[in-house]
Amino acid sequence: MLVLALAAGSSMLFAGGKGEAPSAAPAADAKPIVLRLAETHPADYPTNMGNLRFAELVKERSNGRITIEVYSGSQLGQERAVIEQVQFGAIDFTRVSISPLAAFVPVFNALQLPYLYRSEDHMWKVLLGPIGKELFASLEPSGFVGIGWFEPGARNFYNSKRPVAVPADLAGLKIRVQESDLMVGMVQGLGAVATPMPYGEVYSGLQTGVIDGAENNWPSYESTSHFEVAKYYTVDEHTRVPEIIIGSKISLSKLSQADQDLIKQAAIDAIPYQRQLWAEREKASEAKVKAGGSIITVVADKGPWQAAMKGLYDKQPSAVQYLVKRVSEVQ
Ligand code: GTR
Repeated sequence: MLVLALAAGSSMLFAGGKGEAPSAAPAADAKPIVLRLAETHPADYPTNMGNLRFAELVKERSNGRITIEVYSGSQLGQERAVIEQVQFGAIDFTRVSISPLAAFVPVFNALQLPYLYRSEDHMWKVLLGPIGKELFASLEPSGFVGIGWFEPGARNFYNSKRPVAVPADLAGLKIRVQESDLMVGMVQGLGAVATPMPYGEVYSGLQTGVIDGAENNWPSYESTSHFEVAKYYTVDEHTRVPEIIIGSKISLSKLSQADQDLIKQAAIDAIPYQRQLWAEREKASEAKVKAGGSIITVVADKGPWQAAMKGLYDKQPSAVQYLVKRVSEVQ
């Protein structure tokens, strides 16, 4: 008995490398694990290509044991509804914008305020540094696990009515925003009328005139064909709203620590590929909408836009203001 117990103990030690986290390498009889990831964008969109790379790395590094099935094109629902399902474990992962996520974990507003980042590079330093890690940790009490970040590009206003060069040109326009109080506040601060609405309803909203405009990056403006029904696009670059992959705490807690670590590392390692595709797609989308007849107004002086957002910063709770200050200090 004792010999058997010792033998079992030593083989566990061996498998677990020092007997801490069990190894991610599969035992011959390890059970296959199948997990689902929800994505709103179409299959060939850069964030989804990033999801696929993530899934591929997970599969490779687990020697085929862990499969992440990627459901693109909103097959599993619109972002807010999907986040709810991740929260109660019905969907294992989703790649979403942090805008709707901040409705569940409000401190995320600190990463999506207008004109927060000096550049794309500044944003990445924040996301991959201590602040990004703290924000991941802040997800856990709400039932989420932070897995990885993707490049979101800068968002710009567009509408079907007229060219917009200064905030006053937006006055009275009905602008769709993501399902986020912060984005409602932002559009109101600019003097327009904010209409929160799921992404999948924006095209028909523009077409039927329920809304006059919306705001998004070049690839989304192009891939949704919004440019066909709202041709005035203003490059004001008001926000960079990080894209995030979150997991369900309920689902992930059923996995070993080693598998959880393997999954997180795979998501981080998929970032360069997604960023590369993003840079290419931004250019291609810009060219496509221009060829399609979009009328582009480039904002030369962002001063008036930034000034109009000041009130939004002042309204933030102290936890958000504290993080905003720290973000500004990241070099
Ligand atoms: C896109 C983002 C999507 C979605 C969409 C929206 O830029 O990648 O996840 O949030 O914006 O405006 O709803």
